[in-house]
Amino acid sequence: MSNLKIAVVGATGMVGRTFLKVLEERPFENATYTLFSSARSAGSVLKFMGGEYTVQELTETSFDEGFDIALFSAGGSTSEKFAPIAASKGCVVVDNSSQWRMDPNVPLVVPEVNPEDILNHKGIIANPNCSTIQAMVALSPLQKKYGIKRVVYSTYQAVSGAGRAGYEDLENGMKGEAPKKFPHPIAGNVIPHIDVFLDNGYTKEEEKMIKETRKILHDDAMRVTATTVRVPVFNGHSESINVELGSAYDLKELCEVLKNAEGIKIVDNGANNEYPMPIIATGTDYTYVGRIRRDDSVENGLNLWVVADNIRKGAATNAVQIAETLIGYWNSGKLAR
Ligand code: 3JN
Repeated sequence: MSNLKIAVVGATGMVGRTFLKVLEERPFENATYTLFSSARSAGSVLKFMGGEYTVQELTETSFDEGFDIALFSAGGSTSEKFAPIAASKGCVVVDNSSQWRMDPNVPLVVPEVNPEDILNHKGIIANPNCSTIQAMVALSPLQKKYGIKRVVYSTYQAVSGAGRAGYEDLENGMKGEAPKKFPHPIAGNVIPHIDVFLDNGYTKEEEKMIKETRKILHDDAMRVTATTVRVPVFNGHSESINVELGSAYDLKELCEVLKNAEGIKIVDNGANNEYPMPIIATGTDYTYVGRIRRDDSVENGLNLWVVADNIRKGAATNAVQIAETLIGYWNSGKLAR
């Protein structure tokens, strides 16, 4: 394939810098890169691919020079304005914000789960919310084998999910300083509030998990509920997932299904104190699954504990995997570039 031109939008942010790290680890063939940010961070120099890159200010003409793929992580309003501009110039945007996720014209993709949805893209492909991504990696193999009737999520989300300011609130809070990002101290605390509250008493983060799950698993009727909670962990989201499967299952066989699924590592030996934890997941691209056990309070019930690095698999790595899958479709002729 001829030279690929890649734009990274929001390159100086937490996810943006992780985009760069992941791209260094798994580079595209024959690619050149341009890094963009808002005017505020433009001019910063970032070390990348063994060289130094000056970050350019993102403007309405940035995409005129012809990019193939743009990885966006610059917030919803930047995506709202600039993703359609990029797409109109023939660039495929992989967008990490929630701006386009529920748009029926935008595929919402976890490459281990629904890669073929990329085939229907119209210039924008959305990266799901971090909490949704790791849940999908764990639930999709179970849906394929047994069906899923109902899901109850309870999350334990790291402060890095709220960006650098969230990270600093925990760091500074441990020294006794007042929070700037969160509405309460996060050090020594647990806050059942992520994103804004909606009229129905849910938070937007909870609504994202519910709606994105149904879209990615292609089941509008799936019953899903969620409680999303911020905990004083620097990085790595944990989730308790209670599932009502659609058919009877053998627990040993179900563990094999999960073990053989793409992207999953099973850590499940309570007698040896082995279970998924943020300190195991952080810095990796796996979704860790453990505490796998029957929920006898309902028919075909199951409990799982699922942990992943929210900035890598929950954001940057998943977006890069989407781009890799897209390039694969171009190279095989399944999609016209
Ligand atoms: O708080 C977390 O752990 C995840 C936060 C994700 C987030 C933060 C600000 C804006 C999102 C997201 O990915 O849904 C957005 C957004 O794009 O709406």
